[in-house]
Amino acid sequence: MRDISATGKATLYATPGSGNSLKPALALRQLGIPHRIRIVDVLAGETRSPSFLAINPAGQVPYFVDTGGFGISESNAMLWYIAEGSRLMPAEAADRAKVLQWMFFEQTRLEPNISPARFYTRIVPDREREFALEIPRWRSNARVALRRLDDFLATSDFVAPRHGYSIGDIALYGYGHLAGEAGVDLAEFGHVGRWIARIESMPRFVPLDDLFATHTEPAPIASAA
Ligand SMILES: N[C@@H](CCC(=O)N[C@@H](CS)C(=O)NCC(=O)O)C(=O)O
Repeated sequence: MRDISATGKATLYATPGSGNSLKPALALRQLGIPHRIRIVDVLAGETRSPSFLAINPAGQVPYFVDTGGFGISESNAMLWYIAEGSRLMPAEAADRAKVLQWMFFEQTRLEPNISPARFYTRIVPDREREFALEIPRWRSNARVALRRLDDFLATSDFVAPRHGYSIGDIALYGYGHLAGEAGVDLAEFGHVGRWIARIESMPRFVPLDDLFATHTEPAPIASAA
């Protein structure tokens, strides 16, 4: 039984500024699923605190708990769960497989390059020198991934073209739209830029910074520090 949109409130544990946290938060909002967001301060070590590890033993955000107490980690797995049976999830097997293809691509080719390049240059820039060798490699790998996405989007409005806007787009948008903050100029990828604009014009879209500013309540999570 899936009851995430039933009575009571589902809970998303998330951290502001995180492209991975954005994904389920945006899907919940766009589908109108009642939920609350609990902010977890990753930089303060809250993901390693005993109280958070008791909620998510994987020690990471995002983490989603539905109204029945079912919990799931991994942003793309939670997108899949949240969107099941909704307009954000294709019904046809081939379209669902296409969405999954791009979600695996996102987690293996895009996020592992954009996220650390952004993290060590924008979020904790005092650590940039520590990763002086890796940062150019992350940026170069991100460009290769964005080129592949750009080529696909040259002939498709969304990553599951027969279906339209889906969780596949939300997954890729999570870090794709943050490439500039990782030092990768999105101007090189015109089709990606236009796809980002299409996503940002979808009903009930909210930018990353506003998503967690408008919809939060203090987390009952003790800091590990
Ligand atoms: N593959 C995971 C990655 C999650 C992830 O890297 N979470 C980061 C924040 S964006 C985190 O919780 N870091 C804290 C830690 O690992 O202790 C997903 O897609 O959800």
